[in-house]
Amino acid sequence: MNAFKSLTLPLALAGSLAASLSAFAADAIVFRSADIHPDGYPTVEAVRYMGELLKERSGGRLDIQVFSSRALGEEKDTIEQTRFGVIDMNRINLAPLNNLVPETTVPALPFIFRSVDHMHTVMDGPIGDEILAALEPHGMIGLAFYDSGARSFYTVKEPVDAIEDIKGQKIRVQQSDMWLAMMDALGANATPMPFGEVYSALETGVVDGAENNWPSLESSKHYEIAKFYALTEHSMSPEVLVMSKATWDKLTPEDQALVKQAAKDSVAKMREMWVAREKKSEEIVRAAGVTVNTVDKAPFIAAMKPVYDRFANTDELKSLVSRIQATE
Ligand code: BDP
Repeated sequence: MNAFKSLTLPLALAGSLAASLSAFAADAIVFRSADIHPDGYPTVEAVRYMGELLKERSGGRLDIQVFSSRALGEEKDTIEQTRFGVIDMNRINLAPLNNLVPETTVPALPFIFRSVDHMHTVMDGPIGDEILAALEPHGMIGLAFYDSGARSFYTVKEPVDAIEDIKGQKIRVQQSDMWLAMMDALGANATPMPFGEVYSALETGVVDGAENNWPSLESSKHYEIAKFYALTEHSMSPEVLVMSKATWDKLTPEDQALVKQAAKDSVAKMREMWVAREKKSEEIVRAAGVTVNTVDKAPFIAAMKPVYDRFANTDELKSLVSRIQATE
């Protein structure tokens, strides 16, 4: 089932009115878009905003329906469905794409970005476009990158004051070999699992901790269980918005251009919402009594060398890494 359904007109609408309306309705497309985050989360609201832009610019013909809170499944599953055209659009993190599309690993690499500005310059420019284009052979059209702040460790029993403290802890990671390797390099025991399973894994001790940005730590309520948050800021792995190539290929070039532009135009709005949400989430988490500490990042950065060696392992990927590092 996908977006290409014409509206059924009530029989009462007869004659020429019905004829002109059905011509219009046959064209109408509502893209179904997946997100694991709840309503109000910046990624969800940014895609809704994109839908408003599309609707306005297409005279009501194109629209997006966002299925939030995992209504269409966890990220790994929705990626498969998007590739097969069952889901039209998807907002996901780059991490669950890493194993499928090696180029997506690069912006998720630990400490590759020096700052949010550095990340924006890279992802908004030709390097970002190259990574979006790498999705196409895998059945997805990359539309835009969204912010995801910086990810840091949170733990249930022991705080992480220094790199030694992460050793031996069971840490939930996203389903990506690169993320497993990162935890290996730190001496932690990586446990990959979908985001929706993390709360109970923390609660039952299946894992000792996880890692994420302020808004995800807050919206998932993981902070109710994990009372230590160590600001390692080890990855800025961005979010990406994709359209199924199967859906894309059915659109006219004009509609493709509308979709691309509306996605691009939602980015500034997303960033604005993101900054506000980060601040609010930090307040909520701190007010709940979570102990927040900074750490010396230098040993973490040094420990990541083997991860770069293993995952930036072709000329193309090495060049991506060095071009990102060389970007001012
Ligand atoms: C959040 C991302 C989301 C990921 C989640 C995770 O926005 O896409 O699924 O992290 O850790 O920050 O799985």
